[in-house]
Amino acid sequence: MMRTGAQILWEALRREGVEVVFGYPGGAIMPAYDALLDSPIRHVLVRHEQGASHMADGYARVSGKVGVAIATSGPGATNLVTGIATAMLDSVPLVCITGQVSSKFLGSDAFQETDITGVTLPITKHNYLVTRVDDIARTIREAFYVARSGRPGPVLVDITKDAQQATTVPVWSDEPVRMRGYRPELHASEGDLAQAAELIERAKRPVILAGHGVVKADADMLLRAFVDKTGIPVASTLLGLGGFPATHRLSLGMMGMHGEAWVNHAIQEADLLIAFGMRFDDRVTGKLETFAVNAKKIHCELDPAEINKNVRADVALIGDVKDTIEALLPLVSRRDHAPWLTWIAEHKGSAAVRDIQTMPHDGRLFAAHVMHDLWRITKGRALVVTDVGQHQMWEAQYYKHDHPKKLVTSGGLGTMGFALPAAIGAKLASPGDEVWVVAGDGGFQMTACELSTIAQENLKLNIAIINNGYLGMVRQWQQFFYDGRYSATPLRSPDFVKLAEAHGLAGLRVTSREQVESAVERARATSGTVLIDFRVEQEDAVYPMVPAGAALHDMIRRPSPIVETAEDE
Ligand SMILES: Cc1ncc(C[n+]2csc(CCOP(=O)(O)OP(=O)(O)O)c2C)c(N)n1
Repeated sequence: MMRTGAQILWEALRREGVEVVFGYPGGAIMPAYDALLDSPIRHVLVRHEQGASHMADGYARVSGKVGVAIATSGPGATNLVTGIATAMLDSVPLVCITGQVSSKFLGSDAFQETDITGVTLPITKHNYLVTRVDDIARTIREAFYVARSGRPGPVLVDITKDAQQATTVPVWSDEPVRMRGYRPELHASEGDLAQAAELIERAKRPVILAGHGVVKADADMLLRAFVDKTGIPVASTLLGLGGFPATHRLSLGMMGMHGEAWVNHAIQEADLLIAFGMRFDDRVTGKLETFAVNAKKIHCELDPAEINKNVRADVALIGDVKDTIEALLPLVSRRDHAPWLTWIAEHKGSAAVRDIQTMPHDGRLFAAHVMHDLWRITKGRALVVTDVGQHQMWEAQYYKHDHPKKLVTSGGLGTMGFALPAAIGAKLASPGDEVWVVAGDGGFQMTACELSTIAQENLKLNIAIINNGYLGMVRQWQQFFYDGRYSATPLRSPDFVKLAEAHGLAGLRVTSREQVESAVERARATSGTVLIDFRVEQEDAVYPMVPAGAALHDMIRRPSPIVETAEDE
């Protein structure tokens, strides 16, 4: 049967299993939007295309499927860019579809023409410009294959308006996709596995570094089996949180710039690091020359380009981390590493004194209190989507995730404005989950327009704004490294309660710790979306902190006791 390119597009998406797309119409994508009316696929109308790419991203991270965003040419396409870059740095599979001016106008600076394949070349895993109707079905199939195979990532398909309007008889293929030069299926060799097992058997002070790859590869249960057998403690990256249960006795917690002090010390003291699905990002290693200098490194990673990029690997196990752990498991023996665990526990003892939770309650509301109480009230089972800044780190420190895919956050790019739209995608991916947005007063305002999308789609979210009146994380850097000169960080915000109400949503304000529990419970008990404006201590800082470029063990610690500190500042 003859079909238009636009009809073929939707049919191709349906064949890939797509159920929902996030988008915004415009001239060059209008044929596709017209054909959408006859497609069973749900379309969520966003308020800004950045929201579409973040929603697709949140959807993909939670569902494990490919997220789809759609936009028109020119400004519609460029508005997607921040979300595409966010997905690229966190290896999230997206297919972004953009309309393009008709092929006869290409290169003429036509109305709303942007070379979006040029613009997104460095921030996509692959991209395509489709000018012929006959190429649409095959290209969409290939795009999904590239997005989800190997190390996942975003793919952009730019389709000219005339290709959407032209007609053809589509050819649907069931053959496996093959692309010259692209070999995503890699496996560690037996020799490398044996070498890794030998290092593991010899180690006296080993630490596992668990990253996003563990979560993405659904390797959490295998990691647990590996840890239970080998007795090796686990440090997690920000994106690895939940890949290993936070309440497990061998879970150390988060490492890196705002990692727990004892975790960073343990890494620096280790004689072996086993990195599962992480890429030694600078926020994790601190100064490379001083990073775990006495440790051998086993790097288990899907992307060969990551091997020896930042940290030299003694053994590289290239392949899916789930397969790698499965293959390693029979090669290692049962151990308990008691002296090493005692050493770590001693360090934890002194660090815990500085934990804000242990300090006497003096009536002030700290963000850490909010995170801790949220964790307690939701029994650690909520799906939390954070924005970027101090609140993101406090969430990572105080909301203990025991399960994978329950924390959605922008790690690599650190994109403010991510949380609200990503949470919409997360909720659609997992409607049964209790979803909490945790955002700062700054980042929330970047994409607050998506409140309107929430209202239109009738979604139930819970929104916690950690409102400190500053661009908090930048203010903290100014406090530590710029003599407290607060340049452009004091922030005035609208009345968030009224803002929620203006969208037909409920709003609450919390100014003291006593009010936290009842507000959280009220939000949970309300069928519609509730926004809570938490007015927290304005000039608190995230501790510990490894200053950029410093060694991992050179942390700025929370002065103790905290009560005196707050008065001193
Ligand atoms: C789009 C974008 N612009 C700028 C930054 C730099 N930045 C990182 S954290 C931060 C402050 C965030 O403030 P807020 O959202 O209020 O959260 P808080 O740190 O106070 O918790 C800024 C400006 C960024 N990460 N993303």
